Formats: sequence, C-alpha cells, structure tokens
Amino acid sequence: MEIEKLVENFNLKGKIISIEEKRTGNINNTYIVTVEHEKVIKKYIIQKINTTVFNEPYVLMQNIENVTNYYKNYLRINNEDVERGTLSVIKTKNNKNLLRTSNNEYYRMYNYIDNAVSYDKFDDANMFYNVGIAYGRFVKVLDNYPMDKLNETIPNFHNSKKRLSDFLKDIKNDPCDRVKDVLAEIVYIIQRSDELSIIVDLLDNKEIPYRVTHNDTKINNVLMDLNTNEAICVIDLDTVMPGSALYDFGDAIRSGAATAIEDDKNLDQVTIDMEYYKCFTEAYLNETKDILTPIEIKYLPMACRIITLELAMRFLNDYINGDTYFKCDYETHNLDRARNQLKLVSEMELKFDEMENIVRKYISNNEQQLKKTFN
Ligand code: ADP
Ligand code: GN1
Ligand code: MG
Repeated sequence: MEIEKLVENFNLKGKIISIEEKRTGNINNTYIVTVEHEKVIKKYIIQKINTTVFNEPYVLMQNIENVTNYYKNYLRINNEDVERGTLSVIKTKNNKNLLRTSNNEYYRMYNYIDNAVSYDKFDDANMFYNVGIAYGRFVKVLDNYPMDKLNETIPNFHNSKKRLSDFLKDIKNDPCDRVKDVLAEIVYIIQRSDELSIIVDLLDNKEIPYRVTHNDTKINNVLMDLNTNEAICVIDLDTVMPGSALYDFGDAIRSGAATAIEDDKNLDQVTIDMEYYKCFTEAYLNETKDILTPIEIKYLPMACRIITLELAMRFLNDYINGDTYFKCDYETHNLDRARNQLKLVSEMELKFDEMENIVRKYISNNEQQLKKTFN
C-alpha cells in the first residue's frame, strides 16, 4: 500500500511534503515522512514490520511501549532529554500502536529524532567510545526492569546451539542445491561448533544471569548527534528480550570494531581494529562494571567471536535456504556476508590474547574483581 495513504491513519497534523525510504537494516522497511503544519516542518519514521521474522507484531509493540515508557521515566528522573533519549511511539487515530492494513501488513510510527544520524562504519574511534557509553547505559537503565513483563519476540534468537542444529538440518535438506558450493565455509563453522554452546550453557547452568538485552547492538542502531557526535538514542528495539549481555557486547564489537562493513567482498580489508575495540570496551565497562558479574566480564572477548560466528552461520544458512530471511541486493549477498564474518572470526582468533588483555586492563583498578574474574 502507498505510504502516503497509510500516514493519514496516524495521529498527526499537517500536509506530507516528502517520503523517503531509508535503506539500512536487513529486516524491516523504514521511511522518513516529512510533514508541514502551520509553517512548521516535522519528520516521522514509519516502518513496515517484517511479519515473517516478527510473527506477533502486537506483542512486539507492547514490549516497545513498555520499555520506552520505562526508559522515559528514568530519563525524566535524571533530568535528561526525554524527547531524544529514547523512541516515542505515535499512535493511530484509533489509539493503537500499530496499523494493520486490509492486506495484513503492519506499520508503526515513531517521532523522528532530529539532528541525529546512524552510521554503518565510524571513521573516528571516539564515536565508537560514545556508542559504548550508550549500550552500557542501556544495561544500567534496564537493570531493574521486570523481566517477566517482557515477551520473547523471536524465540531462541541467540540460542546459538539451536541455530547450529537447525543449520545442520538445512545442510542435509539442501533445498536449493547450494551446499556443494559452500563446503569450506560449512567445515570452518563445524570445526568451531563447541564455541557456539558456550554462552547458552553458561545461561542454562545459571553461571551467568539473564538480563534485559537489546539483542541487535549494531552501531547503526544508535543515533549519534550531528553536532557533538554523542550517542543519544538506542533504537531498533524489536528484539529487546531476556538474554545475555555477552551477545550485546560482542555484536557491538563485531559491527563497530571491524575495519570493513559486513558485506564487503574484499576480505583483505576485514580485520578488527584494536584501538576501536579498546575504546568501546573502556566505555562499556565504565558503565557496567558494577553490574556485570566476573564471569560475564571474563567471557566478553570470547562473546565477540561467538556472535560473529553465529551471524556468519545465519547468513550462510539463509543462503543455503534460498535467501528467505535477510534482505538481499543480489544472488550471493548472503554468501558474501557469511565469508566476510568468517574472516572476522579468524582475525579475532589471531588477536584474542590482546582482546583479553584489554578487558583485564580496564578492570585492573579493582584487584579483587580481577582475581575473581581471571582465576
Ligand atoms: P531496521 O530494523 O530495519 O534495522 P531501524 O529501526 O534500525 O530498522 O531503522 C533504520 C534506520 O532508520 C536507522 O539506522 C536510523 O538511521 C533511522 N531511524 C530509525 N528510527 C529513527 C528515529 N526515530 N529517528 C531518526 N532516525 C531513525
Ligand atoms: C538484522 O534489522 P537489522 O538490520 O538491524 C538482524 C540481526 C543481525 C543483523 C546483521 C531481527 O538486523 O540479528 O545481526 O541484521 N535482525 C534480526 O546485519 O534478525
Ligand atoms: Mg536497525
């Protein structure tokens, strides 16, 4: 359905001046709507929810409303910017947080956060430092959020162990006859299959706690102020669910400390920049070191390898299944993404000692914690 027609269903005033598609993100469709009312120009975000991925859109929106209201309350109490510090859902004229069209499509609307942008790659490590503060604060703000009030929007989303067994089944079925072309990549993943169990086992054995986690902590899910480069708002809250903070730390490093974007075909360009890794880790630990447990802190570097391997496997799995999950621009897009992420895993393995030393260094002012963490 035409976006212009849909906008009329939401509770806002004015005349539409322009609608522009924002082509970042691999799942939903995002549009920026510019409206003029009494000579004032205002922007909104309208998004079509991918219901193949999120099959309970009302449940998902309930989570987002609850979490953003909780976040706003925190910002208000701390005298911070309530308008720009988190997303604000714009309701429909029928006071619903979601618009369902006659052909069963689902759309939602947010206030556009002005004077801010997201990046797929930073050319300044300080910006990644600022993202570390934002994702660290996310853990802090939601530390006491009642987890039983959160719905699981995608069950087993970061259950890397289950993802591995699904992957092995799909290899057997080989629905598109593509397995023969990706044997080396499959072997690479299987050789590391034990690693995919580490975080799931720690959670299952209650060695680390479930927390309210974001689960999609790419750097382009943080809006950065255009003037100050500060990280002002964590967005893309579709996957906020109970999970492990380890995946969130790892996913941010995977996307922000990589020297190339995740679908760069030139694998020579793909490695992890240790200066970026250091900046994010310092900022994130400054915010969370009193919350995270020693075991969580110990596994932060390993989590970077695990989430990168998990995502490589997800991209390869989607390629094997005929590209039904992630948006693709060309036939081997998922395969290129998988190869890129596998190269990043290899690079992280090479630099692993250094990654561990950096975590050690940032908690070294607390001798007791250091002992407990690394013994
Ligand atoms: P996806 O789930 O497809 O990744 P996102 O919610 O992350 O979708 O939105 C895609 C992009 O749109 C973001 O990276 C950001 O640049 C922009 N965006 C999303 N919401 C807002 C907002 N409220 N204000 C300003 N820009 C936004
Ligand atoms: C998807 O929606 P987006 O583009 O922020 C995916 C993440 C992946 C990411 C890889 C719900 O995130 O899990 O890490 O692509 N989101 C979902 O770029 O599957
Ligand atoms: Mg996003």
